[in-house]
Amino acid sequence: MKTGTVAIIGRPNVGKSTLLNAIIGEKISIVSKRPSTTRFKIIGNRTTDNYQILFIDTPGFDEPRTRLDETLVSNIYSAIKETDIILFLIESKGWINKDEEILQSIKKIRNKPVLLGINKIDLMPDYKQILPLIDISNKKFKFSEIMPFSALIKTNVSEIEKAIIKYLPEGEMLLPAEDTTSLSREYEIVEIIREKVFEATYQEVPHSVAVELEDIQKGNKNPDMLVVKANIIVERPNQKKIIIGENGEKIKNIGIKAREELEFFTGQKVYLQLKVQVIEDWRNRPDVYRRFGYTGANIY
Ligand SMILES: Nc1nc2c(ncn2[C@@H]2O[C@H](COP(=O)(O)OP(=O)(O)OP(=O)(O)O)[C@@H](O)[C@H]2O)c(=O)[nH]1
Ligand SMILES: [Mg+2]
Repeated sequence: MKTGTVAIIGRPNVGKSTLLNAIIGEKISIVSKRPSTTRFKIIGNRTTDNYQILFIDTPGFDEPRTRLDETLVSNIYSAIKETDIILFLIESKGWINKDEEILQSIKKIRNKPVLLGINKIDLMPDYKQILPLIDISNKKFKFSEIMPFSALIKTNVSEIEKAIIKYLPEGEMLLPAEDTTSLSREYEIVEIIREKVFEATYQEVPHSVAVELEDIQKGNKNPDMLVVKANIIVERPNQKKIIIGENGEKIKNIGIKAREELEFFTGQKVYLQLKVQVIEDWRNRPDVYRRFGYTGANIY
């Protein structure tokens, strides 16, 4: 059978995680309108009778500002090195500087097919504009394939899969078909909460946030219920204030949204208890963020 690994790379916010979820058919990687959402190297397993593709979602490629960013960027490089195929995404609005910078790194890759995906075609006022964009892209690099698509409304997503299959090597299955994702349930829970914080805050706050699971237990009175206790970690007291909001309104709303999704995800009733904790400058403290799982090693 054909089997292989594909790294999905691209600048923050181009829709890498949305595409991964669309291909796998369930939400395995969190998505938000804020840039730099993804921190884990999440593997999505797409297996059919004839092929197995393991997709690796990567953090958006950006200029590192903290130690955490450096860790994330090195995770992207290792994903590029480890995989058989590179799927590089840009947006249908066209090439911007950040895309060009990533292309410079791509040019150093040897002997690997690089496929270009042009995402968010649903936002194009005139789809004919795609032809000049494909032309421009062809001139920049010898991409194995160029595929316009929309991850959000799932246009041409199956074309991406078909294109990838052409370049997959022959081999044994790498993972059991039923293991759709590499993230453990604990990390999925943490990520769902983090996504809700991302969506509810803006500017520097989302990037200063980590979520740590403190405890997860069956309910005392109701064993069908899950009691989840989690800490929202921020870097400064003013960020704590922002997340709590006036009269606790903001954290309450984050909690409601997170609980709803956790109930959907676990299929159980959930009691969610959130606390906000300040850990100064945690993004520059590997000993701290290792605790949150942002090291890469523990997510395979
Ligand atoms: N209109 C439109 N929006 C999209 C499409 N794909 C993704 N988005 C939106 O773009 C935003 C970013 O999507 P993500 O999937 O989180 O992007 P990402 O590349 O994983 O971002 P990082 O993890 O921050 O690097 C979200 O608001 C998505 O809903 C698309 O095809 N069309
Ligand atoms: Mg992402």
